[in-house]
Amino acid sequence: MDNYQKPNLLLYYHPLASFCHKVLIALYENGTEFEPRLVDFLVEESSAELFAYWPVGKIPILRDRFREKTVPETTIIIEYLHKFYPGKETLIPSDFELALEVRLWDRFFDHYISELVQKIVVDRLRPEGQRDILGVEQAYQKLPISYGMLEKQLESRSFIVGDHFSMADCSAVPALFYADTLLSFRNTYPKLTAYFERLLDRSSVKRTIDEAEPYFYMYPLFDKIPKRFLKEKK
Ligand SMILES: N[C@@H](CCC(=O)N[C@@H](CS)C(=O)NCC(=O)O)C(=O)O
Repeated sequence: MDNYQKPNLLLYYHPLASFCHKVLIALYENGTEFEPRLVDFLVEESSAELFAYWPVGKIPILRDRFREKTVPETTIIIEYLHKFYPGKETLIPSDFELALEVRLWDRFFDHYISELVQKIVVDRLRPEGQRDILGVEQAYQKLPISYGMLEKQLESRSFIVGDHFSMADCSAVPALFYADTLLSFRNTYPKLTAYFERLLDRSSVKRTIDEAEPYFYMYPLFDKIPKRFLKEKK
């Protein structure tokens, strides 16, 4: 007899997608049990459930079978996990002002790094003649402003808000991982580089990147992904 009990949580995601990395890192940090459900946008049946739950069709979304709830948007998902499925890592501090800082830097990584990265990468997938040259140029100009702000924030901190790994650091990983392939911060921003290395050292992060590796070839700037992250280091 099959005694397998499905976990309460189901994550609709793709292993390559940067916003999915943010939530995977939060789940792995806390050892939270969940069922992964890979969404392939190129296969209609694969994304049908996602669109039924969340018609804007962005991944990831979390489905809680126990509470019969669908939770979209990465930040809301992590807040939800924090409240209903807490683990050993407190990704959102109980101190109100510290929690606001975490939410601020979480927003910062999403809006002022990840969205710029998306702008540039998605443009690469557009047909020639339908590209947004000005929009891409502006995104490239904004990235160093964000890097500079992060360098300053990291002057006296190990993580982006103080000495504890938080939701904002979950957002930082994919934001910086992919941003570095577009406009590298490595030679110019030492604190940011050291911070990113600290993040890369965490087992939750290693696991997320390892699971993305088989799909890296699909990334439009695959050749810019450092060889250390590839299994076959050609
Ligand atoms: N604000 C959203 C962003 C999610 C997002 O942009 N997801 C991307 C993958 S990294 C996506 O679903 N792209 C598919 C599309 O835009 O059609 C969140 O935080 O969850």
